[in-house]
Amino acid sequence: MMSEHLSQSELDYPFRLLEYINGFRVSKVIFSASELGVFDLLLRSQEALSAQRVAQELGTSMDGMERLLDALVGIEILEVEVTNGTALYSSSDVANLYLAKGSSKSLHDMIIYQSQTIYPLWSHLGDAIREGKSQYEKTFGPPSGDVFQTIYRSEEEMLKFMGLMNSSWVIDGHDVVTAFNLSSFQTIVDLGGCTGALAREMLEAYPSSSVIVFDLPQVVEAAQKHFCQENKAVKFQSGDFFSGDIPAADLYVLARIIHDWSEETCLTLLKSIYDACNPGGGVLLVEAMLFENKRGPVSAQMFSLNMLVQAEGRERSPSEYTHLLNRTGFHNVQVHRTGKSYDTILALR
Ligand code: SAM
Ligand code: ASE
Repeated sequence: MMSEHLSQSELDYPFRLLEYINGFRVSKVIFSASELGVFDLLLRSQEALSAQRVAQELGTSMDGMERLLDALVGIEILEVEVTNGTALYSSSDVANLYLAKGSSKSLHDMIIYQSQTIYPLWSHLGDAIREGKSQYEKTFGPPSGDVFQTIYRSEEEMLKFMGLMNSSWVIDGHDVVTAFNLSSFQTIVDLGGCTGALAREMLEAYPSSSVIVFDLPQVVEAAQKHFCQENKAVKFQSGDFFSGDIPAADLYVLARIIHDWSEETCLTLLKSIYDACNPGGGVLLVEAMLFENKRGPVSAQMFSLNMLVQAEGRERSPSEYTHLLNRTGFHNVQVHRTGKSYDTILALR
């Protein structure tokens, strides 16, 4: 099976296969460098630093840091220059923009959550596939209840998860909100809108619409406290979208909501949205969409495995979303692939 997809040169020597097998080490190199503060230090220092200086500043072994820095040069995240026989390391533009903590496009929070929650959960991927269920209990101890009580098992975990959610829209938010022209929708409710990051993008693209983030009370409280410095225009409303609290609106945004849940739960949720929706309104799903035949994109396939390991849901194909929407009364389903991580589907009531 595999050999059909691999070229002749891969048979001569399995370059790509070896790279895949080594993938977890590459992830861990980036995770560890982020956690140790390497990218922040290099951004702050404004000049290239020796391994010894970096080790000193960050309180690590010199030998370990030198190998880490060289590996980061190897994967082209750092740059190195030798001056008077000393190797001096500095960040690439990509590292400064996406890996340093304070940067406007920082993925630091995404990396922290991947490293500290997703990576341990994925060490039980084999069991997840054997058992067909989430690996929270094996990884972190008894679950606290339903999917989100478990994901939010402590205030600290909830804030880390919110950081992960927030950081996606720094890179994908604009494409997602402009994939369709949504300017005709007056009142937009982002159901399960978390920190409000996507809602902010909505408001920027459609300044004459009013945008409300709807989420669980503890999430709304944390969003307003920790994620909303210049976010005043986005309004927040707390509630539970499974208990009939859904406010009336012209457009409901459901970003990474459907993929959390089973078919049955999705149908229940979409039905209550249909009932709450104003006439002429609609729903915008934002998900990493599988190809119709589910043979890709690889990133969506990986996310789908992640939903098995961490939640109850899965990633779906365009026809699976269309089917869910049609069964709950929505029509005129339009699918837009962005070619990046997240795609969108618009349907009308
Ligand atoms: N839409 C956000 C995004 O894409 O960045 C967050 C997606 S996150 C995977 C799912 C969100 O649904 C979380 O913010 C969670 O708190 C919220 N949520 C889960 N169960 C909920 C419920 N019963 N009522 C309201 N919100 C809920
Ligand atoms: C969810 C989205 C995610 C629930 C749990 C999650 C993500 C990670 N864990 O709705 C984001 C996208 N997936 C990955 C693997 O980063």
